[in-house]
Amino acid sequence: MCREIKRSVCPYDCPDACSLLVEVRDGKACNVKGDPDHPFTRGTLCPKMNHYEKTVHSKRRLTTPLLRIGPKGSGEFKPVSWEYAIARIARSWQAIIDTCGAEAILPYSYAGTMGMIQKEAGHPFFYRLGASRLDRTICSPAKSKGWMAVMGATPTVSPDVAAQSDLVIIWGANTVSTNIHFLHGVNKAKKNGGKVWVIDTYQTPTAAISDEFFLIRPGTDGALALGLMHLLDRDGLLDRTFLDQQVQGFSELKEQILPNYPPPIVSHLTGLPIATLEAMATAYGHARAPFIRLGSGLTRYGNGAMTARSIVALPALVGAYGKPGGGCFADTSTGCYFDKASVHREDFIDRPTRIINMNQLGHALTVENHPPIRSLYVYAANPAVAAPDQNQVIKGLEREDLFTVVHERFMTDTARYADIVLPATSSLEHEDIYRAYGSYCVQRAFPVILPVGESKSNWQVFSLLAHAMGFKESFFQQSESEMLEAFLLKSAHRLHEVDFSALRSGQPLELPIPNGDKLYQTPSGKIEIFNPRLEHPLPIYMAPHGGDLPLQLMTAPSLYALNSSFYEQDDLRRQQQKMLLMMNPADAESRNLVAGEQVTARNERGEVDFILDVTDKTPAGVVVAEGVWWIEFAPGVRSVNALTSQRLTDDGGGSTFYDTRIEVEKGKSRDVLLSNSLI
Ligand SMILES: Nc1nc2c(c(=O)[nH]1)N[C@H]1C(S)=C(S)[C@@H](COP(=O)(O)OP(=O)(O)OC[C@H]3O[C@@H](n4cnc5c(=O)[nH]c(N)nc54)[C@H](O)[C@@H]3O)O[C@H]1N2
Ligand SMILES: Nc1nc2c(c(=O)[nH]1)N[C@H]1C(S)=C(S)[C@@H](COP(=O)(O)OP(=O)(O)OC[C@H]3O[C@@H](n4cnc5c(=O)[nH]c(N)nc54)[C@H](O)[C@@H]3O)O[C@H]1N2
Ligand code: SF4
Ligand SMILES: [Mo]
Repeated sequence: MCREIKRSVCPYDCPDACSLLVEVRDGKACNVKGDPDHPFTRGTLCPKMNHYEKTVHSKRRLTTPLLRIGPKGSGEFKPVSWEYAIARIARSWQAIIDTCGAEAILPYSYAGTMGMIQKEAGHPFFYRLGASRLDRTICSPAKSKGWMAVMGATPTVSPDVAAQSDLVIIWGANTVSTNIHFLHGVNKAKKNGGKVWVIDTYQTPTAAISDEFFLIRPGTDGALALGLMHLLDRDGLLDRTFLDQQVQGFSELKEQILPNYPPPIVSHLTGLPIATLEAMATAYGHARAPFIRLGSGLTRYGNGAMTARSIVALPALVGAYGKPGGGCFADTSTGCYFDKASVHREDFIDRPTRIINMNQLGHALTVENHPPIRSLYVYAANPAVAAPDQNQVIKGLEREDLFTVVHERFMTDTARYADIVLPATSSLEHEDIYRAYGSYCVQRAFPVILPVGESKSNWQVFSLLAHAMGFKESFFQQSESEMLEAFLLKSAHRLHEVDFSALRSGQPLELPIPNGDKLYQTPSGKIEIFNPRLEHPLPIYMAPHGGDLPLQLMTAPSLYALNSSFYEQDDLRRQQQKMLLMMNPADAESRNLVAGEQVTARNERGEVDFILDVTDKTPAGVVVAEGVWWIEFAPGVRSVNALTSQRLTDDGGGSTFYDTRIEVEKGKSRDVLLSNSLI
């Protein structure tokens, strides 16, 4: 028996980008552990990845290309060869190009893998083809816009500085589920006597680790930030020297904005009692180095960018940005170290083509367009369940005249609607380089096992497609190892101060925080509370989109899944029990609903059946659906995103998943399912 331990990296869309030690026996991955020597992983993985081998060697893995033989969505396919599949795609695309032009073809991809080569492997191909382009804004562009409005290109601090804080505020993030390695710093801060606050819309697992939990009305955090600023100013808790030297526009904020946010108004908007607001401002103002971990959840609203901007401005008032352990942590970016242009190859764009916002895929596929979208190529994403407005997305995918190709590891809900399905390698089977967005670590991963079945990596497929479409550029015919080497060589001059050989050999590496010529990388060189380049030069409170229905739906992440990934693992799915809707006892009682029964949630976009979980973890007026369930495992015929909308954030074109209002009633389709495991 041959047994080896090989290094790899967790490929998922998670801030932590953990370093993995994979035990390989007789060519199969059989055990996965966190690398104890990695500076951020520190030997632990989250519950999702503890058995990654069950995903990699799952019976559900797709192993051959498939051709649809039944109606769209039926999941009826027959295996075909790669040669046949690629030739068929090339033929269909050529026919579409001849009649409608290449813009009738739309790529759709996101972060199924975070590797810098595989994630964007299709960019050069679709640019060269002249296809429509996709604005990849499903996650948190509003948060980035909010950060940039105030801080420009200033990099965020290392997450570990939280350890030096005496007040860590986890604001709109379910860290225990979505970013566990950040807790290392939080626990250290606690040990040193620091306090931890969590501000959220329901009692998440993260609320349980806080010293104080603040329950806020969804979409009103911007008002809270401005209300705290009002109180800090009123009570003389400002850092005057810092404001004078490092901040632009505090006097404008003080005169024009803060008077509008006295405690009664902020209390009315946020639902937080006046006494709580007063206590929060006093504690924040007196903290030595308050640290905010800004989540993404609170930016997925119509006012998301402005919310993030208001929160990012708050630490400036008390000078926290200048204190070790203080400030605001958003997302890290090490993009400046890497020559991404050499992977994306925008120079292949002959003529700029239309750009479609990925949050509006449903609209793009169902509403008349010029040219119409006649083909969709999906890779590293699962829009049939993870994109908003599921009914419209599926209506689009059902179109007989839409030629859909899905490159996937599993028969996802999106793959079910494909004309051709192509099997994808898992991260253990291909090569790549990963950079975290919750730390400054990067690491290259080599393949540790051979491809399962006939699966191929994203890059390999685009290489085949380029050949089939007659592209002559040698760029497309490189192997992924050659791509990676060339990419690292091109990036090398930017990485000169770091140990480049470690990166090449697959060792984890922590990059230095990129520093520019100024402390704050804004045009003024100061923190810009006043930003004259924006429509609203000062932060204000804007209401979220809202709606008339009585319940606000939180479509929150699950501890045991990552968006729609990991539903293939039976054990992880069982940990989530059923596709639950959490509801406050008062809301359940007033609707005559009981725990464990099937209920129907509805709004103007759709109806979704859930199993009801009655719990006081959610306040009255707020319901919570954790996880992006595959329809196969849902109690009804739709999952949560049939309720969410294609409306965009105020800036950045972001998704507004949480800005959803619904009503809930007794399930229409089935009888009460009183399951003992649930109650
Ligand atoms: N286990 C797990 N890990 C994940 C993911 C997952 O699905 N599961 N997803 C991954 C991805 S793609 C991303 S982008 C990151 C996201 O990770 P985070 O940045 O942490 O963001 P979320 O966890 O999505 O934020 C969700 C939290 O925001 C809260 N929230 C919603 N609305 C509001 C509001 O108006 N105010 C406040 N204060 N709180 C609000 C929700 O209740 C929830 O607890 O996590 C990644 N990691
Ligand atoms: N209701 C609700 N919806 C949400 C969210 C939410 O909080 N609530 N979160 C949103 C957020 S933050 C995000 S980022 C999006 C993410 O949405 P998506 O990007 O669609 O992510 P996943 O649902 O994880 O689907 C990724 C797919 O990529 C496949 N994959 C993995 N590796 C590879 C590979 O190497 N090659 C190929 N070809 N495929 C691969 C996986 O099998 C998986 O099916 O979801 C969003 N949707
Ligand atoms: S915490 Fe994130 S990066 Fe680490 S193993 Fe889990 S999903 Fe992967
Ligand atoms: Mo995301």
